[in-house]
Amino acid sequence: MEQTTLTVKGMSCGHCVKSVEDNVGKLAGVESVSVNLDAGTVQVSHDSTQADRSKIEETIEEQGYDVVQ
Ligand SMILES: [Cu+2]
Repeated sequence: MEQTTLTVKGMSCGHCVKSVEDNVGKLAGVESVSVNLDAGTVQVSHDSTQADRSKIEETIEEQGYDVVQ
């Protein structure tokens, strides 16, 4: 498992947390996902052969948030 921390802009409430956690969490290869709203970060534990960083970023962006590069 790989640990990736992404900085994400636009998350502002519990709904945002839930939509990021639910959608990233259901990707094949993602073991766990944890949003820190105050810090604006998303921590993901994942198998990068199934869910690589760009797949996770794409999923977050599909929910309407911006991943800071
Ligand atoms: Cu929200």
